[in-house]
This record gives sequence, structure tokens and C-alpha cells, in this order.
Amino acid sequence: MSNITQLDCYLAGQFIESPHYFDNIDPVNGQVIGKIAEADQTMINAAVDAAQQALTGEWGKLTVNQRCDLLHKVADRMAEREQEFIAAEMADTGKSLQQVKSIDIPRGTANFRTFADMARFHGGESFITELPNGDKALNYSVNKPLGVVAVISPWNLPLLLATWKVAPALACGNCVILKPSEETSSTAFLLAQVMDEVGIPKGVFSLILGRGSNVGDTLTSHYGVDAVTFTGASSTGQHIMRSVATGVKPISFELGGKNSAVVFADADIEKAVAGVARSTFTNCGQVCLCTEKVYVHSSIASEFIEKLKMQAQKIKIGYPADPDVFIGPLVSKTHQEKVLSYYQLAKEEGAEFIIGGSVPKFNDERDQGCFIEPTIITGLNDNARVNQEEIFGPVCHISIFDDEDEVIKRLNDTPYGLAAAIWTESLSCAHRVAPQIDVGLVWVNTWFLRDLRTPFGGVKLSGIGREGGKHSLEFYSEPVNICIKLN
Ligand code: 6OD
Repeated sequence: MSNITQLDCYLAGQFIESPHYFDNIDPVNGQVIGKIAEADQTMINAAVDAAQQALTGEWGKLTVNQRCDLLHKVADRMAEREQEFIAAEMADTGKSLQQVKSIDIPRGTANFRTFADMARFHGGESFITELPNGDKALNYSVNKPLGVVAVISPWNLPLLLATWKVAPALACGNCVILKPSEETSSTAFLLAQVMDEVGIPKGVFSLILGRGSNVGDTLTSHYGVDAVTFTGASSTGQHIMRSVATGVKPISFELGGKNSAVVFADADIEKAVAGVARSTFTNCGQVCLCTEKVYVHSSIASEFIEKLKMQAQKIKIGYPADPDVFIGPLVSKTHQEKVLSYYQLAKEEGAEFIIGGSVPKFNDERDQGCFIEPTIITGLNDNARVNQEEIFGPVCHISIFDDEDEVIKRLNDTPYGLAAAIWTESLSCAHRVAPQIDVGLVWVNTWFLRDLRTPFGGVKLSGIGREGGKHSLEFYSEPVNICIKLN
């Protein structure tokens, strides 16, 4: 296990003690496992100043290849310290060893390697411009970093989603100030140690810890912060948008979702059941891409529901370090109360519970933790609040449909638009339906299969902009046009 007990901010190449700390709580049993610094205005100012100096100093003078080599060293050192990252992520989130080992930590290193490699090949455009009098000009573009980028990352996939933004931002030559969620600061702290160990120049990467309500606005509205990139709740995205408006700063937001899965009559039912169980219950439902609404064709509905119920019954809930455990607790008491309030709302709205709906009983310390039962419900209208609002827990509602056009219309009747999954054995059905769903990403016969070169992001309340591959490089840099008259 990680022996981290005090997490400090890292700025201007140093770990700095803070005037205030708050408790880090273990979601497995509610015990205090450490203390986390609360940055103040002076520390944020110092991080911004150091970043601005680094941009014009050693960091700004590195070649792209030197910069990208350094980012590979970050990935290598993270891999060497993998066990510490695993332990820290599990302790903060309660997520299972199975998941941390297979998703969270490998993606942390993959994010650095992928964007370091891609940035080496990020070229510009060039044109020979012909004027009416026969003169010519050479127009070309060079990619410049945006400057100081504030990365605000969430608690559900802490290392994965922080590095998804930190890595391309650094690869493009920016300086980064990372503000992780107050629920999950530990892997960000380890990342700061790694940056320090491999010799990332001082000021290039800073870690600002603290509660969003205290430090968030100070950071995003800071005159020295040039761009803000955020993953989290849509309401927080709206708040950040207001705070950056005065500075007209570029933003990239990946926000909430209310994602659907559609199981067509010709689906391979075993694969669809396993896939929907995975897309609903992975990470205790705390992935913005998780399925919360399932539409099943009437001809296979009873078989599908029975099999999904059996699959959910097999899920082992318990201590995250137990290798057989699929889901641990939710991240916090506050979040457990939120998810439970939706279970209660579902009851009030008249849902039928196929399985779950409550808190599991262990008769040990875990009863003080934040566990929750995987839950499947049915019987509600599409416009019930439970079917419209993001719950972010291990729960899905099953609806029945008869007709393709009808289900597409129902899928799109939501203020969110992040992801969807379609289960069908018909290639033409997949090609016909996928582009008609108003989301940023459609999976067919799979879920959360990621290629980091692809565009990633949402529409409507689910976000602004695209990251991934060249889209990340385009967001984290600005093309500058240079026009040379030729004679
Ligand atoms: O896989 C990714 O790159 C990504 N951005 C996932 C987002 C998950 C949100 O909870």
C-alpha cells in the first residue's frame, strides 16, 4: 500500500506546505487516511508566475524531440512506480484492483507515450499564394503553445483523465497547472513526484490541491492562465465558462452523459448482456461513458432482462484489493447519498426494481463505507427524471422498443450527448443507426474500446470541443500564419 499521508502542492519545482489541510477519507470504511493541502491565492500566483517563466526559459527553448523524450521518461518512471500508483488510486477511489490494473494506470502511461509520439509529427500548413499581378507569397503556419494551461480533472478516473490532458498539453510545449478533484489527489501527487524525478524543468508542471469551491475560480479566472481544460459535471462546466468569459480563454470540456445502449432483435444476446453489464457496472457506474438507459427490442426483452439480472447477481462487491471483486464502493458519502436519492426517486416515480436498489450489508467496517448495490430498473417513461438526469452510479433502466426510427428518436430525447452503444449483428443496421444518434461516440458490439488517436468529446450538455489524436494537438496549440512575399 502507498504510505502517503500528507499531500502537498507542487509549484516552481518544489513541494510546498500549505496553511490549511483537509481530510482524505477512505470510501471503503469512512476512515481518515491522510491530509490534503488547500492551496491559497499566493500559491496559485506563484504557480502561474513559475509557469510563465518556464515558457520563456529552458522549457520554451527545448526542441520538440527533446520535450517528447522527456515525456517518455515520465511514462517510464510511472511504469517503474506502477504499484504505488495502483495503491494510491485504490485508496482514494475504492475502485477494484481489477480495474485500476487494467484501465486506470496503463492509460496514464499510454497517454504520455501516445501524445509524445504524435507531437513529434504535428506539422503545419503551407500554401503558395498567387496574386492577380503575378506576384507570389509563401504562406505557412507554425504551431505555438497556448501558454499556461489549467487542467481540472475529476475523481472517477483520476490519473487517466488528468494525464489525458496534461500529456498533450505538455507535448505541445505548454506549461500545466493541474488541479485534481479534492476527492482524489494522490495519483496527481505521485505524478508531481515523477515530474520532479525525471527533470521536467521547474514551473512546467504544477500541482494545485484543494477544494474546487476554494481554488477553482481563482485558478480558472487568473489573468495568467491562458486556457482551461476540464472533465466533470455539466453544471461545473457552465460555472467555469462564466469564469473564463472575461479573459475569452479557449476551453475544452468533457462533461456529463446520460448514455444509452440499444439491443436490436438480431443482437448476439450473450455478448449484449455481457457488454451492457460491463457498460453499466464498471467502476461502480462512475464513468461518464457508462450506460444508464437500455433499449431492448420487444422480441428478446424478457430473455435479455433475465440474463442481465443473472449477470448482475454474479458481480462481487467488496474490498478493492480482493482480486475477485469487480466493484468497490462509490467515491464518497456525498456521492452515495446522491445515487441513493435516485434509487428513492425511481421508487417514487413508480419503477419496478429487477435487482438492487439499496446498500449492501457486510456487518463489518464496510458498513461505514460508501458501497451501493448494482441496480436494474424498468417501467418508467423516457421523461421520468431518473431517465433524464445523470445518476453516475451502477444502475440502468430498461425500456422496450419495437421500431428503429422510434428508438432513435427516444435516444436523442435527452439534453446530453456523449456516447451510445449499439448491439446488432447487422452491419447495415449499425451503419444506418450510428450516425443518427446525437452523441460524440458510438460503439457497436463493444464499449469503452479506446484508440487514443480518435476524436473524443460530447455534444449538447456533454461538452465542447474534441480531444484525442490530432484534436488534442489542435486544442493545445495555436497555428500562427507567417506570410512571406516572394520576389
Ligand atoms: O478514455 C478517455 O480518453 C476518456 N476521456 C474517458 C472519459 C471518461 C469519463 O468518465
